[in-house]
Amino acid sequence: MSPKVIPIFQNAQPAGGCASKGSCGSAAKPDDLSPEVWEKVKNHPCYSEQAHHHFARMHIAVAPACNIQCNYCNRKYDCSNESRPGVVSEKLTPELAAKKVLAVAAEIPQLSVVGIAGPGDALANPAKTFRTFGLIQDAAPDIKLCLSTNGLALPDHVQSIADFNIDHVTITINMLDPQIGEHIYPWIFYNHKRWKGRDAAKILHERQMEGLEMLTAKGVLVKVNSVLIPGVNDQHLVEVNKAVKARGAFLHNIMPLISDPAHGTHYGLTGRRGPSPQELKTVQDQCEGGANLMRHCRQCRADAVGMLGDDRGAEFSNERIAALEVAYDPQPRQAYAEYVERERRDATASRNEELLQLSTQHSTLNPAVLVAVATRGGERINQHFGHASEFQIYEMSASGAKYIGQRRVENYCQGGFGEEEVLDDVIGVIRDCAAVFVAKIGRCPKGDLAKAGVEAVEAYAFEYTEKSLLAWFRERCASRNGMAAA
Ligand code: CLF
Ligand code: SF4
Repeated sequence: MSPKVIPIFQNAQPAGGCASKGSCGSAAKPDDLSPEVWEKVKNHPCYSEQAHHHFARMHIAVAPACNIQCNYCNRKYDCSNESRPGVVSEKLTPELAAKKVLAVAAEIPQLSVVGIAGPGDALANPAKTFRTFGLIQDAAPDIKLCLSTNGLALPDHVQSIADFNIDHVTITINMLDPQIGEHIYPWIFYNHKRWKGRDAAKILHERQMEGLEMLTAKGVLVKVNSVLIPGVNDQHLVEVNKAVKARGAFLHNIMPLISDPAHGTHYGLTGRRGPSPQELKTVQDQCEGGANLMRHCRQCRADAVGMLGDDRGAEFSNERIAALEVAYDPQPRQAYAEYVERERRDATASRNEELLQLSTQHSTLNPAVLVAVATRGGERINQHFGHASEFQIYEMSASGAKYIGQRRVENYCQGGFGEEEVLDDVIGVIRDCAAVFVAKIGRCPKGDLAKAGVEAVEAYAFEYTEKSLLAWFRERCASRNGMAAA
C-alpha cells in the first residue's frame, strides 16, 4: 500500500529566480510552502535555512539510555569544545531541564525551539522525555518542541507525539537495506530481546519506515538525518532520499561521519574515515530533485544551547540553573520575533530587486562561482575576517545565491594579533571561493587572499547578505561581459 502523504509544498515544481532554492527545502520561503507549514517552520533554525540566521535552539539532555548501538557512537566521550551528537557534559532531570529552558529563554531572546536529542535516544526514555515536554508546555507554551530518534520505538509513541503538539521530529535513517545496515548497527534491543546483524537492521528499517509514515499521516514535519559513511552507505543514500520523500519527509539532512580514534567509537577505532567536504557535496548534489536537503546542520551536542554554530551551553551549568530564581516572560522573545519579521521583509525585498536586475543581464554566460561570508547572523555581513570561526558558503549563478553550507576555521585574529599559520589554514579552507565578504579585514590578510585568488570584499559591511552577494555578482558579470564584448 502506498503511504498516505499530507502535501507540504504548495508548488511541486520550484519556482524561478531565487526560488530555484526551492530545490533545497530548508531554504524554502513563504511562497514555496502552505501557510500552515510556513508558520511551523519559519522560526525553526533547523527546518528553515533562513531561520537559522535569526533563531536559536537548545537541547536538554534528559534521555541517557539507548535501545540500539551505532558504530559511530560512544556516549561516554565528552569534550566541551566538540559539536557532535551524543556528546553531553551533564545530564538533567525533567524538572531541572524545564527550569533550564526558562533560564535560557530569559537570557537568549532568539530561543524558539527546545529539542530532546539524547545523549541516548529520546524515545528509549519515553517517561522522562514526555514528562519534560509536559513541564515545558505548561510553563512556556510558545516554545516549539522537537525531538530526535533512531526510530526503533517510534511507532509506539506517535500518538503521544501528536498529543504533546510536537510538530518536528527527526529520524536518523542510514539505510533501507539490512545488508548495509548490519555494517552500521551491531545490535538493537527490541521486544525484550537483543537482535544482531541483518535481523537487527531489518527490524530497525521496518520500524523507521512505519514511524515515518505514521507521523507524516498526522501532519508532523519529519526531518530525516543520514550519516554519510564512506564505503558503507555512500552509494545508497540517494535511494534513502527517494524512499523518505515518497513517505512524506519534509527534509533530508545528510551529515558527514565524524570519526576519530580518540572518541572510542567502533568506526574511529577501526579506521573508518569520514567523507571529505567534496564527497559530502557530491552525494547531496546526487540527491537534488528528491527530498529537500538541509545543508546548514552543525551536528550539535545533545546539550547545545544557542544559535547553530555558536554553542553557549557552558553558560548554563546544572549548578547555576539549580541556584537561579527564574520567572518566565515571553515578551522580549515576542518583540525579537517581530523585529525578525521586519528584517526578513526588508532583506527579501532588497534581494528580489537585485535578482530582477541580474535577470536583465546575460549572466547565464557567466559560470557559477562560490563565495564565502563572515557573519554573526541576522542575514547580514557583520563579522570581521579575523573573528570568523566559520564561513557561510554560497554558490552564485544566474539563478541567484544558493546557500550550500558552512566551513569551520580557527579564528585568525587572536588577542588582537593575526597568526600567520592560522591564516594559511583559513585561506586553504576558502581557496575555491572567488570572494570572501567581511565587515572588515586587515591589509596583510587581504593581500594574502588576493595572492590566492580570493577577493576580500568590505564594500557591503553590515548590509543584507543575499542582496550584497547578488549586487557583487551582477557587477562581476557586467564587467566580464564588457570585457568579452570589447
Ligand atoms: Fe535539535 Fe535536531 Fe530539533 Fe534541531 S538540532 S532536535 S532538529 S532542534 Fe539541527 Fe543540530 Fe543539525 Fe540536529 S543543527 S544536529 S539538525
Ligand atoms: Fe548513539 Fe543515537 Fe545511535 Fe543510540 S541511536 S547509539 S545514542 S547515535
